[in-house]
Amino acid sequence: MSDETEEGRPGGPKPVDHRVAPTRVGLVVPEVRGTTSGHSIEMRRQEFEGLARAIDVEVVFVEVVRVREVRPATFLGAGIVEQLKARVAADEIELLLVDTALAPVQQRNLETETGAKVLDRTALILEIFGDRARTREGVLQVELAHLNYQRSRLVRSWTHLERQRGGFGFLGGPGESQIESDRRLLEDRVKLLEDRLDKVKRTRGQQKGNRDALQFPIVALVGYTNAGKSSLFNRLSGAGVLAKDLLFATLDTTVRKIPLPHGREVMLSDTVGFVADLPTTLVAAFRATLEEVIEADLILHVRDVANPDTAAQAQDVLKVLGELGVSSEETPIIEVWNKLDLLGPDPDARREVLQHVMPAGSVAATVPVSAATGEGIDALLQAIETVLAGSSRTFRVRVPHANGADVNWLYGHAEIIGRDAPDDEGQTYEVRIDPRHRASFAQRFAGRIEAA
Ligand SMILES: Nc1nc2c(ncn2[C@@H]2O[C@H](COP(=O)(O)OP(=O)(O)OP(=O)(O)O)[C@@H](O)[C@H]2O)c(=O)[nH]1
Ligand SMILES: [Mg+2]
Repeated sequence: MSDETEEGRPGGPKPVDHRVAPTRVGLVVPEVRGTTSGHSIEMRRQEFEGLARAIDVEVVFVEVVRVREVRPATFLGAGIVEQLKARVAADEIELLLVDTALAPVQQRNLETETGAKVLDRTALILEIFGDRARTREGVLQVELAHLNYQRSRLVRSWTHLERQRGGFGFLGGPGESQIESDRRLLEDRVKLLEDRLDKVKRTRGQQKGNRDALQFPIVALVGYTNAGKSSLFNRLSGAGVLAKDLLFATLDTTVRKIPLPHGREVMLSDTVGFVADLPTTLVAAFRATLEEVIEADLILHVRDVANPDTAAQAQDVLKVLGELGVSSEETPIIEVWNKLDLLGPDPDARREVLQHVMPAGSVAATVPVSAATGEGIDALLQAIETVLAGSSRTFRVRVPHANGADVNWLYGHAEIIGRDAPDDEGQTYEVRIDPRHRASFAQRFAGRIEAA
């Protein structure tokens, strides 16, 4: 956990109470007829188990249940609810995790009818993020997402607030009257968090100002959780970011400078992974962390091509990128087809699998790699260089002699490719401009620019 600190967690590290055994949990994965997420039910089941494993609970059973028609009161059919009730009693289940988005009333009814606490997929993901957040910004963002979720639901599980008072996440949740009396506190807290996040963002903005001046394009790794972003980041940068077979191993953004084959340097960023049905409140709250992605010159979309669900996962990633306002029209995307080694050593067998993998959306290139063995990494660096070079354009711009500030700006923000011999009034420069400086370039040199 090289880059994580306890800094900023209000009240210090999370209290651990060894008197309490891990919560006994049942997982319920509804297979709803007529809905096509593109994910196979088996992969969904595995993923949900992975998500549950990401918090400290004891998974007692995992059950895929058929839902022929969604029942408004409980989401699940009456027969299934009956079975779950029996199972809860027999296995002493304390918590049911249901892999769908439940309406507040469905959640409450399920709790009443089964006798266990019930959390849906959104709440589980928020819970994981709450557990993992370490940096000041991460903690603030998760809490804000959590409060906004709670505020819209009025349910009895405000884990995060409760945890800060020394409670135990969803198991130590307060009663309804407590919630009512805490309403004011909640509103105040949301405001306070927004203020604090604003401050953190402003500080980051200042740091970014420095970075911009340094003139390095940003290359951002994005991808489904567990696709291998951090492994690839470590492979490319020699950093020691935590890479683990754990969903949402990474929550914060780490940025490192790496050289490309011909000496040009870029800022490479590793950040939180995406997942199907990532709560929008969470995406919104994590905008600051995802800033590198939003402002990237180039996106590396890392895909686990050995995963049978790789196509559906890639679509989920594109969806979140869309929510962040990132599109391949403005930001070139290279698809990195990772975990090549898992397809076996035989080139024919690999080709056989890879020919069924389709790029998601329009991409500048696809590069098969293995972050584990290093295979394909050179080709990836080469592709990064090529795509970046292609996305910066060259211009000729006229600068009067007297205008030293403009010349300084060019040296600070552009790559000077050539200069004409100066004449009496000034000099013409040929410059290469990265996409993200194009707007300020156009404004500053309006009327004096010609395409080269
Ligand atoms: N066999 C194989 N395993 C890999 C490869 N790349 C990553 N892994 C494994 O996949 C798991 C997830 O890797 P990470 O790098 O943590 O994935 P991530 O995308 O950063 O995941 P999150 O931070 O949780 O979103 C780890 O167990 C890695 O060892 C690869 O090329 N081949
Ligand atoms: Mg990671």
